[in-house]
Amino acid sequence: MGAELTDLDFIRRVRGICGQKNVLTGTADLEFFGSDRTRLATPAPLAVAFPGTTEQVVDLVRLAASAGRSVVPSGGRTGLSGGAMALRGELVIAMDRMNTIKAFDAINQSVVCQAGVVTAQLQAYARDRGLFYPVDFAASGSSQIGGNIATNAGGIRVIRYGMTRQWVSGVKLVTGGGDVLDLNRGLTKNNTGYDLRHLVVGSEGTLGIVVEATMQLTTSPPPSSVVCLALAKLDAVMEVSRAFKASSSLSAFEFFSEAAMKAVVASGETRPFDTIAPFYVLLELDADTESRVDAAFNCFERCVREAWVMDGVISQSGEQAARLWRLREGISEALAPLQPYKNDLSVTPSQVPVFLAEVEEVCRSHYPDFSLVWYGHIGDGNLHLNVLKPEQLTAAAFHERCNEANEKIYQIVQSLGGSVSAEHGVGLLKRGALARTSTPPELAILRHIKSAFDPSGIMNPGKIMPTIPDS
Ligand code: S2G
Ligand code: ZN
Repeated sequence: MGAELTDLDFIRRVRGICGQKNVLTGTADLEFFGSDRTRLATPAPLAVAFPGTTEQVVDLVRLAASAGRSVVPSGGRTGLSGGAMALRGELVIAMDRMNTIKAFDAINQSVVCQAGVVTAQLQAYARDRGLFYPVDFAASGSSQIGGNIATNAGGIRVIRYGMTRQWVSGVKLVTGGGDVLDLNRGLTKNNTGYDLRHLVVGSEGTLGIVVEATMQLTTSPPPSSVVCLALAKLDAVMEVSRAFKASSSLSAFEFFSEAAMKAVVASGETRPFDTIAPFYVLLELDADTESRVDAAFNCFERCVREAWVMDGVISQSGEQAARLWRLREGISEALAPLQPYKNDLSVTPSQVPVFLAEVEEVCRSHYPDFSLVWYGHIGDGNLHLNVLKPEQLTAAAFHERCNEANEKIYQIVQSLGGSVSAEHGVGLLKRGALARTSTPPELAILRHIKSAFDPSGIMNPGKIMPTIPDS
């Protein structure tokens, strides 16, 4: 067949695979399904296909490869690095129709999900069976398991439960070559050479399309309390972290600045106390026994005595806990209308104060007109630095200044051995960074891996891999 297919011929064949009504070509659909939350540029895919089976995904990928067309996998479209953006006539393969939970194994505590299962759907499925799927974040109501695997989603309880990677015991992938790999098949122990499952986790649709996964569940957590504290100064964060880690069993340790608090309160949430402080931490800890509740109060009182904490509140009900969580989880949405420039950085937890201080210093001296909004999962060293556009700057000039500032910020991150993309992935947004953070031998290996899975280079082209000249 070769690459002589016209756009119309190609779309006709796509329809022949998925069915007429499961292929969209209208402008609004192309924009919606060709995008994620990055809104980097106007999406411009050729068409959006909604396969219903793995076989249809295989046929679509093989058709695209033979016609020399590129493919962009699309899940919940909640990504923040442009990983699901289709900008140049690609075929978007949206997994929304492949959204059933196929099997549950109570002994293995595992669930076989199709890629289009929504994260919150899996969380509820686990809860209904007295179990718990622990990966959680603000977008879990619309993100899909396939996309969570493709980006190794993290979220708010990583310090206790890790990232999505820890919960994937099997992945079924349609490679860019149109082969179906059934990886690890739910096994706990399987030392038979390289674990390709783990290569797929975090590959952002550049090696193939996740069509199905075996996800592990765990026992439900004990009742917990949520604590929100006002901090007098930045390095108090580590003291508070040390104190609560020593006296309580933490499941979350989050952080945000007064600028973030202001944004969330402006969006309708209520301040947890009257004190206005430069920084806040929000932590979640087990509170299933009298002694654990006492330990939390005693630790809080100690933090106040030590003048690390200016004020605080410990939730007394599930409703109050949910309200406190909304202060943290509502930040991203509250900032969205301001179209911030987003960074998603990580260092080891003990280096956070140095990291924060150095980045603040660089911005204060070189970009005094930038207003910085800090928030994130400080317990695992991951901070989301959002920069708000100064009034007087156009969006283009602002982005240019931010990219320039990134040079300095990334140097700080690298000097501390950190990562320039902690949990949101590389996608389109941070491709250039990979050329900086990976050595030439590493990049060469990454390119060989990419070509092994995707020999025609049709899978999500332009994502993750820096466009470096052939080495
Ligand atoms: C968070 C959500 C996305 C964002 O709030 O932890 O990962 O806006 C983020 O950074
Ligand atoms: Zn986050």
